[in-house]
Amino acid sequence: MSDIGKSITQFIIEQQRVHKNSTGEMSGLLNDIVSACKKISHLVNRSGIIGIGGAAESENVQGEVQKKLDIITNDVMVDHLKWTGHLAAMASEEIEEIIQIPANMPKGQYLIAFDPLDGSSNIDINLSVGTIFSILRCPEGVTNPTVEDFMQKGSEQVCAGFCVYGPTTMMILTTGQGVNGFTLDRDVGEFILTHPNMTIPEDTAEFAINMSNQRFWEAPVQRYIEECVQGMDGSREKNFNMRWVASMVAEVYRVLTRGGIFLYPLDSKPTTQGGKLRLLYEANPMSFIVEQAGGVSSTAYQRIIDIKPEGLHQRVPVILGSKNEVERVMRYHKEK
Ligand code: P6P
Repeated sequence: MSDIGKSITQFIIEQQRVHKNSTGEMSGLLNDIVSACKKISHLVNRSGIIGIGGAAESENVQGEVQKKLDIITNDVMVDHLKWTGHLAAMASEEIEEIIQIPANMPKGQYLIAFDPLDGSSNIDINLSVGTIFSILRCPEGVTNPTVEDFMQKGSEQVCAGFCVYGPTTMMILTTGQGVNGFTLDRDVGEFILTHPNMTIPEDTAEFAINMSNQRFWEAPVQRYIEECVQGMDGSREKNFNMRWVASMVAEVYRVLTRGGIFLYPLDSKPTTQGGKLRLLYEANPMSFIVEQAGGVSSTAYQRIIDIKPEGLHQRVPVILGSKNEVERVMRYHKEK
């Protein structure tokens, strides 16, 4: 009997049983994240009606002008997770330092890093945005985590997921046993399994990159994109399509559903030295998901989840998606 239609709550509990010595902590944490994402979906959908769209009068640690919803959704995540007793600390794109669990609340064995509303520049133009999260184990015996305890390779993640707030609200989840997609049924307020065992086709004819940065790219990326644009008339002898939504959750979801290659490569712009996307709460969780779906995720020089982080908001270049295309880009960099 197909699992399609199973609630995410049932799915999480049944996955817990797969892990023999599981304590139920992960299940509890995931259900709290699900609750937070349902609340964020509600706020995103009603932002224009209740007047929480538009910019706030503040900047985040990245020096980016914050949207009101960046701050509100960050508070939703913190308020839903701080009291649960499953976390030892949190890290957020919107907050410079790690977020400690209040002294009067119990701590748990996990650490979470999240981007509460990725792609928020799309809010005011009604395009998809999302919440991305990455769950790590808190190192044994650490009761007061520091930034150092978050400096774990992406390969150490025990769970990663994202919620995309688009025409439908979808939760994409992996705990290392493949990737599953759940659609929010607003009538009952529950995420329902609609996309079991998502896999990325090894080949694709669709690339996603911000072409306005072309003059700043390194030669191998220039070469790869030029060949895609030349299509049948070029060395690939194949036509390509292009997409760029400027919302990583939307791009990665598309890659999971029909393949594709997403590139935010190194470029020589001062503002994106080292890359644009953040390692801990964008590149790592998305890379874990992409690899679990049979794709590849690389900086072009190394596997992203092999990187030893050096900072909470460290940026990295990201090239992810269909295996054969990402490996071609990596080959071009090797040949350079
Ligand atoms: P650009 C959104 O701000 C984000 O972090 C990703 O979600 C997205 O892929 C990228 O930046 C968009 O960058 O340069 O096109 O605005």
